[in-house]
Amino acid sequence: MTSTLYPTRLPCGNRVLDLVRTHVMGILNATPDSFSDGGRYSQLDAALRHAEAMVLAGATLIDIGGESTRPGAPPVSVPEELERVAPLVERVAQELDVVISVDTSTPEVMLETARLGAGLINDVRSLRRPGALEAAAQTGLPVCLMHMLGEPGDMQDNPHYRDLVQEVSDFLVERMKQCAAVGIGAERIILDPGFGFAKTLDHNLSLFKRMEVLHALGRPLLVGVSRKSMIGGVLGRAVDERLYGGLALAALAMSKGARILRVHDVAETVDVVRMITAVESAE
Ligand code: 7PM
Repeated sequence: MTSTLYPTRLPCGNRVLDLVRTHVMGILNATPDSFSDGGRYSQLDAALRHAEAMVLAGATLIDIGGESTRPGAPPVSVPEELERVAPLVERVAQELDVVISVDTSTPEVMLETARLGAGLINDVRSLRRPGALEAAAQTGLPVCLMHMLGEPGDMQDNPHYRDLVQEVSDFLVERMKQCAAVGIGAERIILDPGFGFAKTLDHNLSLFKRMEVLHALGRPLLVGVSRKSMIGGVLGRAVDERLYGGLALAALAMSKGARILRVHDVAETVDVVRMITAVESAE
C-alpha cells in the first residue's frame, strides 16, 4: 500500500473518512435545469434519486453545488444559491449514508449547510471571498483548497506561469497559512491542483504528471478531471465520450496521491478504485 505522510482519519461532521484508501465523490448539480418543466420540487426529487444512485454505486461523498463555475455563467445571489443547495443538503443528510461536500464560495451557504448536515466545504476559490475563512473555521468542517488564478469568468484568458507546479504549490501553501491563521489546522485540509481552472491543455498535462509534488505537501489530494476539456483536448472527444480517458486519469491520479476522485461516472470509477486497491493490498 502507498504510504502516507499524514494521519488518514478525517472527521467530516457526523461521519469519518479514512483516506488511507481512495474515495469516489459523485457530482450532484443543484443548478436549475431550464429545460425541465416540472418546477423545483420535481427537480429536488430527481436530484435526490441521482444522489441515491451514486451512493448505491459506491460514492462515499456527494458534491453539491448551486453556483455554476462555467466561464461566463451568470452570478448567483446568496438567497438563490441557498435556495438551490440547502433543501438538497438537508434531504441527502436525512436519507443517505454519505459525506456531503458543498461546492460553494459563499460564507452564508457554508454556515447554513453545515447546520443541515454537510461534512466538507469544497471551495474552488479557496476561501478568498470576504468572510469565507471565518465562516469555514466556524463550521469546524474540513476544507478542500483548490488552485485557480482569477475568477471562473476570466480564468481562461491566456493563463501564464513561469513555473507551474511551483506556483500551484506556493498558492496552496499560502492558502493553508491563511487557514491556520483563523484556526483551520492542516489536519482539516484537502488540496486540489484545480484541473481546468486557469490552465491550458499543456498546463493540465504537466501538472497532472507532477502531481506527487503537491501530495508531498503532506495533505490528501482531491482530483477532478471527469469529462473535462483536457480529455477532450488529447482525444478529440465530445463531453459525453470522455469516460475511458477519465478512467485512465483516475487510475493515474490514485497512484500519484489522489484520495478523493470527483466524478460524474461513479460506478465505473469505483471499479477502477477497487481493482487498484485490491492489487495494492495484496501480499
Ligand atoms: C464548467 C467549468 C462546469 C468547470 C463545470 C466545471 C472541480 C470542482 C468543479 C475540481 C474541486 C467541472 C467543473 N471542478 N471542485 N468543481 N475540484 N474541488 O468540470 O476540479 O466539474 S466544476
